[in-house]
Amino acid sequence: MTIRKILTEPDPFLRQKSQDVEGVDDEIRRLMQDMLDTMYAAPGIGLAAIQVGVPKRIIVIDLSKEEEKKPLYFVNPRVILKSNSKATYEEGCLSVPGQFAEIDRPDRCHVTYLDYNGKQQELKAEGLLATCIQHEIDHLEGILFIDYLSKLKKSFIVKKLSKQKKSLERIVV
Ligand code: K1U
Ligand code: ZN
Repeated sequence: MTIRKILTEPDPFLRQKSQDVEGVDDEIRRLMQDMLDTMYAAPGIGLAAIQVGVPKRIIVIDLSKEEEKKPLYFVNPRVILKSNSKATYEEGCLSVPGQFAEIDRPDRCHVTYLDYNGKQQELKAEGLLATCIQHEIDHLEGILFIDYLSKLKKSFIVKKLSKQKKSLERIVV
C-alpha cells in the first residue's frame, strides 16, 4: 500500500493540463492502485492523478458506502455529452482541504474512457457519479471547484489556504 502526498491549492502544479496515456500497462495500474490507497486514506470519493503530482489523464472514483469497495478506473476520460438540466451538490476537494461549496453542474453526462484493462468503455452517469466524474475531469484541465465561485469567495479561500500552508511550513522547519 502506497499513500502519496496530495498537492493542495495554491500549488501551481494543480493548474497544469494532464496528458493522454498511451496505453494501460502495469506501471499505470500501479499508479491507479496508489491513487486509490491515497483516496481511501484521505478519505475521499475521487482522485485525479495530477493531485498526486502526475500529469496524466487518469481518475479513480469509489462511491460505495458499504465495507465492500467498488473502485472505478478511468484512463483518458472524455465527456462527450452533458445534460442541459443541472444538479447542485456540496463539493469538497482533497486539494482544497476543509472547504466546501454548492456547485451547479449538468446532472447527467456521457463519458468515454479506457478501463483498468485498457479496454475502451462508455458510461452514462447521473447523480453524484456524474458530479464526481465532472469534478475529477476538471482536475485534468487544471480546474478546481473554487474556480466556479465568485472572485471574492475564491480569493478568501485561496488566502486562507496559503496562510495555513505557510504556518505549517514554519512548524516543520
Ligand atoms: O479531491 C477530490 O477530487 C476528491 C473529492 C471528490 C468530490 C467530492 C464531492 C463532490 C465532487 C467530487 C472528495 O472526495 S472530497 C471528500 C468527500 O467528498 C468525502 C469524504 C469522505 C466521505 C464522503 C465524501
Ligand atoms: Zn478535487
